[in-house]
Amino acid sequence: PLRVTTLGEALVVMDPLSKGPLRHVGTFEKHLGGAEFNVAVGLSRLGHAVGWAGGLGDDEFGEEILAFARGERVDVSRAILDPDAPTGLYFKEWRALGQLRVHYYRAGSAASRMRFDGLDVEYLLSGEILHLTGITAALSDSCHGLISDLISAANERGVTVSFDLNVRHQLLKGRDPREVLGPLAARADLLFLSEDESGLLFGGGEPEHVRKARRDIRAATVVVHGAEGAFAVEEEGIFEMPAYSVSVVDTVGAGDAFVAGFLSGRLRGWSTGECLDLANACGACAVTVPGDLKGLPTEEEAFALRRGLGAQDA
Ligand code: KDG
Repeated sequence: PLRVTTLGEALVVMDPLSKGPLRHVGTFEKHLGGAEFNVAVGLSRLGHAVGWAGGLGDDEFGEEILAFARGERVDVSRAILDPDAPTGLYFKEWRALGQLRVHYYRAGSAASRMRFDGLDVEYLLSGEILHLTGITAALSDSCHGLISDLISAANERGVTVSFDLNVRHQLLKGRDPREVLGPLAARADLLFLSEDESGLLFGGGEPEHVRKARRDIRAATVVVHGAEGAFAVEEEGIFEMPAYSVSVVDTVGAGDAFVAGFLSGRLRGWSTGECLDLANACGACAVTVPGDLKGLPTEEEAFALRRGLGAQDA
C-alpha cells in the first residue's frame, strides 16, 4: 500500500549551460521538475511507497516523465495521458548576479486541463498523507476546484492533507495569493510555507506571527522554512532547527526536498524536531546539485549529512 499520494504537474525543465539572457543561450540541459513530482521522488528515495498522479501530454516528454518516475519507484499508474494537450515545460534563465528567472510554457498544458471528475479519488485517498500545493491550484479554474474538492474529500475521510503554499506569481497573474490559496491552506492538516509566504499569508515570517494565525486555521502543524533554518508551530509549542551549511548550486526544488524530508520523518513516527532536522538535511542536499530533483538525497545521504559529514565528504 502507498503511504503518500500526491497530484500535480510534472514538467520538463530546460536549464541553460551558459549564463545570460536566454536569447544568447545555445545549449540547454534537460531536467525534470514540478513541485509535487519532486516530493514524490524525494519520498521514494527516502524509502517510502508513494504515488504521483497528474496530467501529462501523450507525447515524448510525457513518456520521459513516466519512465523516469518508474525508475525512481514512484507509482504512476494513475497518471492521466491527454492526447489533446502537451506536457508542460519551463526554461530557467541565469541572469547577472546569480539571479534566476523562470519562463513557463505550460498554459493549456495537459495538467492545467485536469478536472476533479477525471481523477481516481479512491486512489488519492488511499495513503496516510495526501500532498498538494498551491501551484496546481493556480494552474486553472478546474485545477483550483479539483484541489478544493480533494481537500474536502480527504478532510472527510481523515486522510492527512499536507499543503505547500508554493506561491508562483507568474501563474497567479496578478491574483492575490491570499484570496486564491488562503482558503485552501486553511483546510490543510500540515501546512508548509517559506518565510516570504508566511509573510504574505500571516503578516510575518516569525514564529509569533504563525502562532497567532494558527488559531484560525485547521493545521495542527505549520512549518516555515528559510535559508537559516526552519521552525514548526503546534499546540505543544514552537520547535526550531538550524539549517545545514553547504555550497549552493541551484535552490529550485529545495522546498520540495524539505517537504519530502519532513513527511518522511512523520511516516517514521519521529518527533517534530527530528522531522525538521531531516527536512533541513534533505533541503541542503538538494541545493548542492543542479536540477530541481537530481539532488534529492537517499536515506543514506541525508543521514550522513545529519551525522556531520559535509557535502564534500558525504
Ligand atoms: O519547487 C520546485 C518547482 O517550483 C519546480 O520544480 C517547478 O513546479 C514548478 C513550478 O511551478 O515552479
